[in-house]
Amino acid sequence: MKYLLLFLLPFIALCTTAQQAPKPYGPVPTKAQLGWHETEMYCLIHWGPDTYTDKEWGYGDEDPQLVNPTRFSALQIVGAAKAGGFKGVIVVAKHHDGFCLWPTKTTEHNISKSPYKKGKGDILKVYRDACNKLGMKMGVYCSPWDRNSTLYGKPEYVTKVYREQLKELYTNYGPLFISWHDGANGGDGYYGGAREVRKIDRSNYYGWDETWGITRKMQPVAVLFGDVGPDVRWVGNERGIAGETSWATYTPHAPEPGKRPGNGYVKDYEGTEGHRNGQFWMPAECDVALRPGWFYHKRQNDSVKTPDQLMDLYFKSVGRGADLDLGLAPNRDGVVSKQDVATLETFGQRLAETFKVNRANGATLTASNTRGNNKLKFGAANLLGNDRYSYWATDDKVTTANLVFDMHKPQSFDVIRLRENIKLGQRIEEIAVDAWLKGKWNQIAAATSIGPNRLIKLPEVVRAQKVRLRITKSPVCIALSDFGLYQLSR
Ligand code: FUL
Repeated sequence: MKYLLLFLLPFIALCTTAQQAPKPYGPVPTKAQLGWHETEMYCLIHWGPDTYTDKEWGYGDEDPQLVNPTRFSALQIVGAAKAGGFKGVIVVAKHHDGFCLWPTKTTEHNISKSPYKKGKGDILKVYRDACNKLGMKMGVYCSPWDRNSTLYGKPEYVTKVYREQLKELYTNYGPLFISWHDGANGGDGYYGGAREVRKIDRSNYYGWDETWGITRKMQPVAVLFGDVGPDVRWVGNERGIAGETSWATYTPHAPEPGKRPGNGYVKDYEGTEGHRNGQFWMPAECDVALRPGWFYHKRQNDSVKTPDQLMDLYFKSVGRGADLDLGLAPNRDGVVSKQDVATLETFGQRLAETFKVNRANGATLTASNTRGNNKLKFGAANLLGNDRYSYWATDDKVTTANLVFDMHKPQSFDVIRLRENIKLGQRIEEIAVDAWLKGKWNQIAAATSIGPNRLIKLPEVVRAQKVRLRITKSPVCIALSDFGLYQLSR
């Protein structure tokens, strides 16, 4: 037996080499980034003094007594996000006006000075409890720009106020899936009564390397969002739309040659498409508000986005490999208004309905090439299915391939979903899809930059028994983890 094994060993080794996983291509996501990709959709919740003053950017001199919700309910707010199919919320813990929604030690300008729970309230804690209860992820946005702080503009603001605030948030309200760092920085404000304009050097003032080091240490599973990343980049617009071609890789460039890019100091517009072969894995986040403004304004009660608009945004963000960050604006009572809840619910239902049944499930697959001659099967445990990281691959030298799905009977669909196993990087550059109609292959779709998720919405419903995926351009061998055919719920 021992000898037989010795004799067989070289053959076993050969087989394993032939089936070795493809080498990763370019930068690959970290564990935190993988978790962020899987999250796909979350909400950004703006509520604070601006809700009561009807402003978008508070000056910093707002009286905390204004913040007086009659029935604040994080459960209702986070529940509305969950009904919309969102998997997490980012709480704006402090906006540019400097008012902290938690009882911080760093400034008097905080919730304890408001009538809410007679000064004993902690909005962040209430969100934490609601997220735990509803199984939702939580993140924080603590604005670096602080129009209330006397110290803003001086180094002490960063070392004694801003970083301490982050530490408090990271210590008391984790685990956090994201730390959101906004790019609006410096300008006029109250600044402890000075009422003046304060400008800062956006590249250097916040000492980002050190500041982000705090996040890395205290919340290792959180991704850092900023215009310049470092984990998730801004898409470059607040309309919630990623480029038709959108790469998860990116190299941030400063607008001025020779300058080191700092947060809020990059060519924002390059974030829309990212860069093929960019230096970092730095996918885009698409932020957009459900209403025209980020904060609640009564006059906007009739301009809440419709479920149709949200579906469209979903295809243009999540469908292009980005995450969707939808702004919710709870009202003065401290809840999300009924119009907003209604639109979220319908959107959530339609989304769930659309992706409930993959019409390609159970299809027989034929591939022009399969790595190591592996058997190709459909289903979660096999090469293609709902698992984002189990995948079908081609041999090392094979960079184009055809994959035919025979569904055994005609199926109707108008949405195509493709995903790569991004643990091996973003590989596929171009694909086309054909349907077998009237005795021949007809091209029904084409797309670029597949990556973590690519949705193609067809102009009309196609009914076909056989569908062919053609992977037409990739610099290296292919590693596809998902192919799905769905029908939009209308
Ligand atoms: C921006 C801010 O200036 C807006 O007020 C809002 O918070 C948005 C999400 O980010 O940079």
